[in-house]
Amino acid sequence: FSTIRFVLGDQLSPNLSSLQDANPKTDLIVMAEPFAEATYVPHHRQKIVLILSAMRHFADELRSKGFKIDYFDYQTRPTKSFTDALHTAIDRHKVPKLVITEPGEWRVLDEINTWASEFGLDLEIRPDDRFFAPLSAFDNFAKDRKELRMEYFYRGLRRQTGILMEPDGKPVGGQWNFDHDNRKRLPDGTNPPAPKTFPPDAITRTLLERVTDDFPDALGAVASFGWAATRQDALAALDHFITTRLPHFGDYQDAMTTKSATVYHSLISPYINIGLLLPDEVCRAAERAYYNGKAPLNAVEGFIRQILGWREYVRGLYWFMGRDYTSRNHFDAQRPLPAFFWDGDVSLNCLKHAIGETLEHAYAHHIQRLMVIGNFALLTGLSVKEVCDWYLAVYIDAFEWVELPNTLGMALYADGGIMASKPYAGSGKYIDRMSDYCADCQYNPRKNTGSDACPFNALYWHFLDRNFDKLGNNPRLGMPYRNWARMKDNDKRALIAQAETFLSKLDRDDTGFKDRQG
Ligand code: FAD
Ligand code: DLZ
Ligand code: SF4
Repeated sequence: FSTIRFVLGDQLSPNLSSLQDANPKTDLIVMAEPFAEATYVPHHRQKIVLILSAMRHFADELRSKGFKIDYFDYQTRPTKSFTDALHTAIDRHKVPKLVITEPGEWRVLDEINTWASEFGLDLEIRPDDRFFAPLSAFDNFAKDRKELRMEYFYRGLRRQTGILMEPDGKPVGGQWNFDHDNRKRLPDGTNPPAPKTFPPDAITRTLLERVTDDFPDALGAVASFGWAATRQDALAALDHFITTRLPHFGDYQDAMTTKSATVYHSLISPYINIGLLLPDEVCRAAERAYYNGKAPLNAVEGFIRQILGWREYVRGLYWFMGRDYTSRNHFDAQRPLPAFFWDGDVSLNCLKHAIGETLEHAYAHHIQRLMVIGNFALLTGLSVKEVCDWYLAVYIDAFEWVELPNTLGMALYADGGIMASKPYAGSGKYIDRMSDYCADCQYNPRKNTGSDACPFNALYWHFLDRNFDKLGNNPRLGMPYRNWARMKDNDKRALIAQAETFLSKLDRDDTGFKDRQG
């Protein structure tokens, strides 16, 4: 062989840059399931199964195109790391050149960068062109700005791609943003349809049967596994979303309900992130639904904004901010993660649902991640590192480039406002407005103090009060700080005491919040 093409577990796209000029006659493809990748965080078992199953299917597809693959599966050819696998491959095949598409995190990039000297290889790292924007586009966007807001990056990409654009350069519908239409609570009689699931085939079944024994330190249940592990099935999942869920995606984008863990969300993030679907084809499919009259503009723009806007933006931000981004901790948040993050057994009903569903399905939708779990972590000052590691472990779609900005930047405001113009802090009243969790909760979202008061309320004021020096000048927090200033001293004292009682109980005995209702 003259060239190794090393394909990573989130690079399962036939048109991957490292494969574009691959030749079955001269090139060897290497793929590996190393121990290090399965254990750098205690991944959810559904995530391990999905990635390994999709990798094995992808390898089969390449074999059917005539490629030779040196595949290191963890069962019969265990390896410690990508480097370890490459070592074995090179010992066997003596190949002088290696081509790889850039990975999705600094840790792996640093590892790849050692290969040229370690193996005396001609190493070529190619850009990952499965995104709309090359990394240089984000650098250009960011270099002269103090604030890196997603909205302006997104508008640039709308113009560049022409997605939802009129020929005269104006956005379709006359406005860029329909967010104000997309904040409806789910009405009582509305029941979102179930998302499409896929019965596991033989490759997936083997992994499902073994994953619990083989990865004892991983977490989460596999019983509900119904993810697509091939491009063909992922396309069917996309099609099902576009026809059955996209029409209501906008209206209920921020809604949370005990009736459905997924509401009208698409559940396609794992497929785009590992390469089974391409962001361009996903956005074009949604755009077509609008032009064909199958889905309203607020839904289609809202959905496209998540992919063409947020997803591109966080990827640019991750690489732009560099390796140190991970150590930011604006509020010096250090409180250990409570035990209920690992079993979902907690008396706060919103947390119980959001964490419980996460552990059961390796999935929670955006507002659960941001305004329930993330909000709780922000208000209580949980350790940024522990929270980020938790998010990286538990979600089926979690890869550091996308997980870190969302968790550290958006949810925890630990970068001090680079990503978000104000902290996403909310009281129980927000959760009550957007969900049906509170009706079944032992706490009352309308009460601020007393044993049945919603903990989020006092914690919200405690957060603002204790961080006044860091947030008091933020114009977007003018209103809550004015309300706080107007409150009577007695009421303020009672709120602070209420929050401190909660926090000290959390520190003393975090099992004290077990759900006693059942
Ligand atoms: P939908 O609501 O249907 O959205 C459609 C698509 O838009 C998603 O599939 C995803 O590709 C993209 N998208 C939506 N929001 C974002 C966003 N904020 N950033 C990037 N892409 C977005 N997303 C991940 O893919 N991996 C993560 O590890 C991850 N961690 C998160 C952690 C926190 C604290 C928060 C607040 C958000 C996180 N997100 C992450 C973003 C978002 O919550 C998920 O992409 C989304 O919930 C996936 O479900 P879905 O496919 O049903 O999304
Ligand atoms: C997350 C993950 C897991 C669990 N397993 C593998 C694997 O077996 N092989 C692999 O190539 N990648 C895996 N990954 C993804 C990597 O940890 C990492 O996020 C990507 O390689 C970054 O591009
Ligand atoms: Fe969550 Fe408070 Fe509502 Fe209970 S009352 S579900 S703790 S917001």
